[in-house]
Amino acid sequence: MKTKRISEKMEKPLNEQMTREAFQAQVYLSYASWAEVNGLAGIAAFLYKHMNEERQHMFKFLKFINDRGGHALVQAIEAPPVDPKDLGDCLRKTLQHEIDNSKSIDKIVNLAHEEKDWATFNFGQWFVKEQIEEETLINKLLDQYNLATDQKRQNEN
Ligand code: OFO
Repeated sequence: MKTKRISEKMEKPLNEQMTREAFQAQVYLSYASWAEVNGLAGIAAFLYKHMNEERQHMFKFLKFINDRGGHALVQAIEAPPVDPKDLGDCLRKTLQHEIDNSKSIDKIVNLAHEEKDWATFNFGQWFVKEQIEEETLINKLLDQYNLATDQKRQNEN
């Protein structure tokens, strides 16, 4: 049994974030499956890859909580949302999930700062950086999609 080095107040949001990362993985998994059955093999591969990354994030939280003397509690994962209408909808929703996730991580970092819990603050910084990368990547894909659809519309007129 390790000496507990995180507060009760911190253990709760860390645990919630662990489950949220598992939820993120389910979202990617379900969108990937939707993309695959709709003939979007490249997008499906991209989403499956991200599903794996989110699972690794979930495990990073689990290890961190336990390593700091807390108890990572594996909880039920909320069902993913309904299938997107089309690729644009899929990308917009994926981006919104990532933005919501970034905000949730920001809350942990903010609490760590308040509590002067520099270990958790440092741990959280990895995720802050990761979220910037993920949001940027999906924003780029969305820009490309919007450009391509605009082009297609112009060509039809
Ligand atoms: Fe979106 O990456 Fe996890 O946190």
